[in-house]
Amino acid sequence: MAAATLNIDNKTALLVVDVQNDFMPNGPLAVPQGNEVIPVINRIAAHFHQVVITQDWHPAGHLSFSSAHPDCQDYQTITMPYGPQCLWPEHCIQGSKGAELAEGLAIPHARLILRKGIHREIDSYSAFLEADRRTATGLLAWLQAHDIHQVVVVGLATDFCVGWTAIDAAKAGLSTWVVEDACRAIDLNGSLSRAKQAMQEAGVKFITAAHLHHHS
Ligand code: VGL
Ligand code: ZN
Repeated sequence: MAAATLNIDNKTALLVVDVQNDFMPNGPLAVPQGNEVIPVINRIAAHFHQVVITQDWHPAGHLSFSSAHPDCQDYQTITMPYGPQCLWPEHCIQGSKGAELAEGLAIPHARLILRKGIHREIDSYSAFLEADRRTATGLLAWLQAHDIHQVVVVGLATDFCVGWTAIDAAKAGLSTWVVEDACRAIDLNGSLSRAKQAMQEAGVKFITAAHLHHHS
C-alpha cells in the first residue's frame, strides 16, 4: 500500500498543543527535549493558513495535581468519577508565567488560542473533549464552522495531550496527522508506546516535518 500523502490546503489546520513554559526542560512537568519542538513548529506553521494553539490552563487546586489530594504523590494514578487519572506536579496555572506559551514560539498568524483543563474537577488532555468524555471544549464546532476537514497535530506531550487530541480528531472524522519530530513525550511506564498504538487504531497518520515541507 502506498503511504498516504498530506496535502495542506486552506481547509487544513495545524493544532499546536501545549508548548508552554511548564513543559520545558526546567519546568515542573518537564517533557524531555520539549524545547526542541519550537523551531520545528515555527517552520511548519508557515505552511498553514489555519493555526490553532492550545494551552493547558488549570485553576489553582486542580484535581489533576497531586497537591490537591492528601497522601497522594506525583505520577500516581487515582480513580476519579470519570475514570483513572494520573496525578501531576502543579503546572500551567491560569495566568502564571509557567502557563505562558514557551519563549521562541513564533506563530503570529495563529488565529485561535484554546485553553483547556479549566474545570477544577475534570482534566482535559484532549483539546476536543474533557476527561469525562462528554464536556466539549468547542474546538470541533470551531473547526466545522471553518469547513476544516484535516488537522495536523504537533506539540507536547505525544503520549498525553497530543495523543488524546489526535485520537479525538480522528474519531470526529477529521483526516488526522501527527508530525512525529514536532512532538516530544513524557513516556511514563510505557505511555508512549500505548499512545502510539491507540493513535494508529484510531486511524491517525504519522509524518515527519521534512516530508510535510516536501508536499506543501
Ligand atoms: C499534559 C500532563 C498534564 C500535556 C498536560 O500537555 O501533555 N500532560 N497536563
Ligand atoms: Zn495539565
